[in-house]
Amino acid sequence: MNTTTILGACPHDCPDTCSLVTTVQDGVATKVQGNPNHPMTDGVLCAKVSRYTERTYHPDRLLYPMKRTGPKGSGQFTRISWDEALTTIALKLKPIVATRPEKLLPYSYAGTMGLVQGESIAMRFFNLLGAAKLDRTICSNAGGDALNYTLGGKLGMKMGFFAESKLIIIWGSNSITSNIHFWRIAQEAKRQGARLVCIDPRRSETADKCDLHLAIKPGTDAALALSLMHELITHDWLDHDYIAQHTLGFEALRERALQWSPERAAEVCGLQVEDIRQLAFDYAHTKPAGIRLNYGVQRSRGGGNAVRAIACLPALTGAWRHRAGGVLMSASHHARANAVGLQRPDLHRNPKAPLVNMSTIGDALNTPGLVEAMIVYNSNPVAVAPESVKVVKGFAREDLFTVVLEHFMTDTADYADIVLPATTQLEHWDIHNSYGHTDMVLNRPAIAPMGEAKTNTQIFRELSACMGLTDPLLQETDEQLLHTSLQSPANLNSAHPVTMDELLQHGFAAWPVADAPFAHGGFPTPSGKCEFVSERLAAMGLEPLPDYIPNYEPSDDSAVYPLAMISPPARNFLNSSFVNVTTLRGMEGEPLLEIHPQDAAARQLKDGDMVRVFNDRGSYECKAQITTRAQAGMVVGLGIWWRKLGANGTNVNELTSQLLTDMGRAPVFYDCAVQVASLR
Ligand SMILES: Nc1nc2c(c(=O)[nH]1)N[C@H]1C(S)=C(S)[C@@H](COP(=O)(O)OP(=O)(O)OC[C@H]3O[C@@H](n4cnc5c(=O)[nH]c(N)nc54)[C@H](O)[C@@H]3O)O[C@H]1N2
Ligand SMILES: Nc1nc2c(c(=O)[nH]1)N[C@H]1C(S)=C(S)[C@@H](COP(=O)(O)OP(=O)(O)OC[C@H]3O[C@@H](n4cnc5c(=O)[nH]c(N)nc54)[C@H](O)[C@@H]3O)O[C@H]1N2
Ligand code: SF4
Ligand SMILES: [Mo]
Repeated sequence: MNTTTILGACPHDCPDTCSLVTTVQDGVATKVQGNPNHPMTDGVLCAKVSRYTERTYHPDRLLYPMKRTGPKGSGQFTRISWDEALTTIALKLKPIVATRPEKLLPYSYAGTMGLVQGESIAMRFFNLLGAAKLDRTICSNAGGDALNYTLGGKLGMKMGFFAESKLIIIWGSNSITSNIHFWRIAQEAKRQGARLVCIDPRRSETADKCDLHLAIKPGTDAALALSLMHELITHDWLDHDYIAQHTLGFEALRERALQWSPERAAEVCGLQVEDIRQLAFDYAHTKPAGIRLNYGVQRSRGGGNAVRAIACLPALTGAWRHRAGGVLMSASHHARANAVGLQRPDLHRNPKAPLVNMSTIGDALNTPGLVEAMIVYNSNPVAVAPESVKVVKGFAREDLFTVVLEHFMTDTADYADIVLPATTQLEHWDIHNSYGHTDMVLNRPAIAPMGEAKTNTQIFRELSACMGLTDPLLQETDEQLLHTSLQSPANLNSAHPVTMDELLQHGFAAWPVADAPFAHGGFPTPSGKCEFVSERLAAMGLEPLPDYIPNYEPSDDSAVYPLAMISPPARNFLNSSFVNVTTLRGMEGEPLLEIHPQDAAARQLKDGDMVRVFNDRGSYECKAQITTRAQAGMVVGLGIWWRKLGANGTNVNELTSQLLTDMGRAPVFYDCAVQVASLR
């Protein structure tokens, strides 16, 4: 028997970007484990990716190109050859791109976070054609823009140093579910005497295990942050020197914060005045104090402002001076691989190409004449995009030509005209940045492609040739692309540049980042300071100071839709990935709606009743779970289930809206009012 181990990278949209060790016996991957030599991974993977072989060798894996034989959405397909698939696609697309290339829309996200199988040849292909541009807003754009306006980019503390923090505020993150390697670090801090505080409307698994859980009302975090500032300012718990040297607009922020007494915030946030006062005291007096801020706070109307308010806190207390103090939401701008070189935006020459917001794909597809053809890869929009009724209606259009590159027949693939089988991470090369830590991780193929599956890059190379595109940039090999990803001015100038040799040898390499990036200021904003007041926001006609912006759809007893619904990730799924992996689905059970005993009693609900969750946008059926994990006035539908596995063929996104956040044009998944009724 021939047994080897291959170093890889977890491809999923998760801040941990683990280094993988895959065991291969006679060409078959038998085990995927965490690399013990990679400090962040520490030899441990989450339950999902520990079962990656179950996903790769799944009996439902797409192994051949398919064409649709039944109505859109029916899932009736028949096997065809690659030749027929590519010829059919080229035949359909050629007349469109000849006269109106901007009617072709790429739709992709982070099914793989790999820089090569993500947006390399694919983006060059769409750029050279002059296709519509996709505004990639669905996940982190509100918070990302907010960090940019405040700190100058997606930058912050290095994850490992939270181990030395004495106070950790986990703000809008269910770390045990979505950032398990951070949780390990937080546990280490706890053993060293740190106090853990969780701010989350839901009593999550993480909240259960923290010293204090503040069950805030959804979408009210800016009010809480402003009242913490109020306390810091009125008690003079400030680092005046840091504020004077490294911040912009303190006087204006001071005035704003003084309007937010703990009493006022307690009312808005549904918290106790004493808890707010105590948190402010602890935040000011415990050093070092780190805030693990996460995306849960930025999925409502005022999400950008909430992130801005929270990101201002460490500059007020000078927490940045210590490497275990500050805030971390995303670290993705610390390590800068050469995405521009891979994607070549300079090749795009069609001034008519519109920017289409992926978060409002429902509206885009229902706008007459906007999109005639779509190529979907690395994403499952029919399941994950908001306001599914409109998304489905758009995908079901008879006059829309849709190609989907996938591993499985997802809800989206069901609406394709042609489905193309793509390789998984075990079958291709790739290279990864992380948005949690600051290492780059290399992925080597461990096994040969399954069936007739091809890499995304190869599919776009072949499609380019079929479309008659001759630019040699479209035929670069994955190996060439890997090298391109490491060529950038930033890399050449840095003291310890990441090299391919290092990556090949260890599987990962640390990007050079200062331990305490803002200890001496140096924020990459226009002013070089932490910008409490943002001229850039003012120039866009937006409020330059962080403010509290109430939800579009707050919970309100007297409203037709009185319950605020949030739909954060389930632990054993990764967005809509893994929902079809039987053992993982078994752990999640079935689609559930968590509802507080009080709200259940008001509706005569019994635990386990089937319920209808509805609003003006749609109706979703699932099982009620009566639990105090949901606070009164709020329900929780953990996501993101495949629609076709749900009771009435829908999921939570049947209810979410296409309204957008204050910054970043991002979706408001957690700002969504519903009503619940028993189906008994
Ligand atoms: N197991 C697993 N891991 C994942 C994912 C997954 O699907 N499954 N998804 C990945 C992806 S794409 C992302 S973007 C990240 C997301 O992970 P996080 O960045 O942690 O964000 P969310 O999971 O959206 O929300 C985290 C917590 O915020 C809470 N929350 C909701 N609304 C509010 C609010 O208004 N205020 C506050 N303070 N908290 C709120 C939710 O109850 C939830 O517990 O996780 C990644 N990791
Ligand atoms: N209600 C609600 N909706 C949400 C969220 C929420 O919290 N609540 N979270 C939102 C967030 S944060 C995000 S990031 C989005 C995520 O939305 P998506 O980025 O669409 O993520 P997934 O649902 O995991 O779908 C990724 C798909 O890519 C495929 N894939 C993976 N690797 C490859 C590959 O190498 N090649 C090809 N061709 N395909 C591949 C997988 O099989 C999978 O079907 O969902 C958003 N939707
Ligand atoms: S999903 Fe996250 S925790 Fe799980 S293996 Fe991948 S990077 Fe690691
Ligand atoms: Mo995300």
